[in-house]
Amino acid sequence: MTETRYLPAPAESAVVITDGEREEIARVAGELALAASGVVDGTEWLAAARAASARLPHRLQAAVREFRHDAGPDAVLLVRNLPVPDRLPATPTLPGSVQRTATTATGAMAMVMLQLGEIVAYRNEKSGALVQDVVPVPGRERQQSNAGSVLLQMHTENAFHRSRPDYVGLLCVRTDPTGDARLRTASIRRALPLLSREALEVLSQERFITEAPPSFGGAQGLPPSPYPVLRGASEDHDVVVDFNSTHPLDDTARHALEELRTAFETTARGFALTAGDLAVVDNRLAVHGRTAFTPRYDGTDRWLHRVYAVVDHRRSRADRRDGGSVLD
Ligand SMILES: O=C(O)CCC(=O)C(=O)O
Ligand SMILES: [Fe+2]
Repeated sequence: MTETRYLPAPAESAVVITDGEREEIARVAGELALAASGVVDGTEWLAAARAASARLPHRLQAAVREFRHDAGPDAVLLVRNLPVPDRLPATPTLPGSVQRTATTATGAMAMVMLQLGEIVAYRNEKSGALVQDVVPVPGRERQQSNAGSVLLQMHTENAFHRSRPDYVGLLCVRTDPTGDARLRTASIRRALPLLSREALEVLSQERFITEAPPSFGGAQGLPPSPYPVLRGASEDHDVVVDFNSTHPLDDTARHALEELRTAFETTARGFALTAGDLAVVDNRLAVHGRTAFTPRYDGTDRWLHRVYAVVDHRRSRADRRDGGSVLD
């Protein structure tokens, strides 16, 4: 099956935290867990996390800064060996699960994401929480959302939204016991050379629409308007596509979209995340998805935390009530 092919995770873009650095990060995250009564969703805790992010080990800050400058050919940064709690509760199984209380893991993750930009969430997605859980949910196996466990199609995060996140952070706090679940990423920088000139041209035209994903509960008010999947500099495009909810408006556009899918499948990377691994995807250059796996729903399932960041907070001000972090 071409659907689940992938190359190994790119070793050159991984930052492996030393045990000493991990203790340092855990100490700062521990202090942060006490700030603002440990309530993650609020300007007070975020302010404390932003200040604390300047105390991350210098080597990590430098790597994050470099990634922000240029996400490289794969457009994904893997940070390994971050602190996660030793004693975790059972993996949640309820839909819409989020983290409202600061832990070592949420603190460490928030600090890294705050070195990339500002953390945002979406009012209609997972109750607008800044740190969301990515867990398999009983009864949602076939859903094309992070609650599902069938193959999750490659997508730009929130492709339909005008204020898409620039970065998606996924921190593994519990390793998948089956070993089958892999985050998959594919970058337009790797895929572009595989595209025909005709596909390139068509993908750059307003011949596609994208619906809101199931995690947004469907209804979005505005009807989707036609847009180009590839935009920006012709030698180094940005990409906006969701292979589940982007629809071509004609047959030529359909062929071009299929070509793009094949190019992504050919160049995709696979990440079998283990506890303490944080993958940061540049959402402008890379799409991501997940292989299929079989959940157990017994508290031991794979568990990730997800946080979004944007580089330019100001740009989305009109969509953020009271200047907060939650986008309408
Ligand atoms: O489960 C994964 O590895 C990725 C899920 C995903 O696409 C997301 O949470 O945005
Ligand atoms: Fe996603």
